[in-house]
Amino acid sequence: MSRITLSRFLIEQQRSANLLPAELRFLIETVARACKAISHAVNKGALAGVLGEAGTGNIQGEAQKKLDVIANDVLLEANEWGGSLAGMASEEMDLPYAIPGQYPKGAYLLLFDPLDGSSNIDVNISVGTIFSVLRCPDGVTEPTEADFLQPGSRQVAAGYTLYGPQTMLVLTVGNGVNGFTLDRETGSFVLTHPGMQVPAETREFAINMSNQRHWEAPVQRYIGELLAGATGPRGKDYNMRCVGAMAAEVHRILVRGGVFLYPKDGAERPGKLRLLYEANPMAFLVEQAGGAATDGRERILDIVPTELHQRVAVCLGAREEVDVVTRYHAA
Ligand code: P6P
Repeated sequence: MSRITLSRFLIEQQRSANLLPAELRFLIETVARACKAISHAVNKGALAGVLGEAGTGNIQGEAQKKLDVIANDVLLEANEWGGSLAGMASEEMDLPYAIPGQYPKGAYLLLFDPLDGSSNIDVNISVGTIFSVLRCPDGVTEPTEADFLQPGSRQVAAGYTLYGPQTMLVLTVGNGVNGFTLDRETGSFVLTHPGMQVPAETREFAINMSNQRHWEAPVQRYIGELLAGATGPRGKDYNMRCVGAMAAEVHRILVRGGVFLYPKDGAERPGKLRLLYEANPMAFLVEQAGGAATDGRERILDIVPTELHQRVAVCLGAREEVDVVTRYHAA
């Protein structure tokens, strides 16, 4: 069977599903090309002197890794000239990025976490790039922060590239989820995981247990039941994973099922993960794959953002498990 590359897949989606205007198709291909460059830098690691701290901090109050800055710059430079975008927003930048005046503006807004889980870099554990695409409000050519504050249900595309043993790009444009593996010999992303689906039932959960003292009662109850195993109320044993990169957690769930939680972890914030460029794109993907994604109480894609770097609690994955957490919050 002939290999279906990302380019061919997108052309066929444009032709058949009419979900993919040429400008959006070009944007997705440009993001994919940028992710190849990021993959190359990540894979070189110490050989290219790209490990360690950059000596700078970001809006999140986090020390930036050299590769955080490199990945952010690669995405900005790849996407600013193509004419698909009116603006960009990044976890690594305080304010939205305005398309420089010498380039044409387009109809879309691109939001991204350029290197999700970057604390894994120096210990050679998977990291990812997460991206989300919104339409720029009609008539807006100089988008402000307010133009990015759209609920996740308005996304027209979302995806991540996971830099693991393989480099894989996983994408939705609103009609299912498809995974592509980077063939380094040809430089193409090749369709290897068509029609990804989250199994309804699971025996695997992911959470950072070190935050247990901060969890609200419904999460304490739910995790306690999983840990009780077959003799507990859930009647089965569970396994646990925690990778420290949301892209890796979500990828595992899309491939073999499970549930991932990053609940409210302290009085001063609703959760750690960022709504616009982590939770929203991952929620879109997980729902498109038949799973569910909430903040414990409401659907993530329904949350109306109030600020660009807003944080949110996350519970996503197997619908059966997410529904239990929602029920316990409502009890
Ligand atoms: P913790 C990475 O910094 C990230 O934003 C997500 O990718 C990841 O799931 C989470 O934070 C890990 O946070 O507190 O468990 O290290």
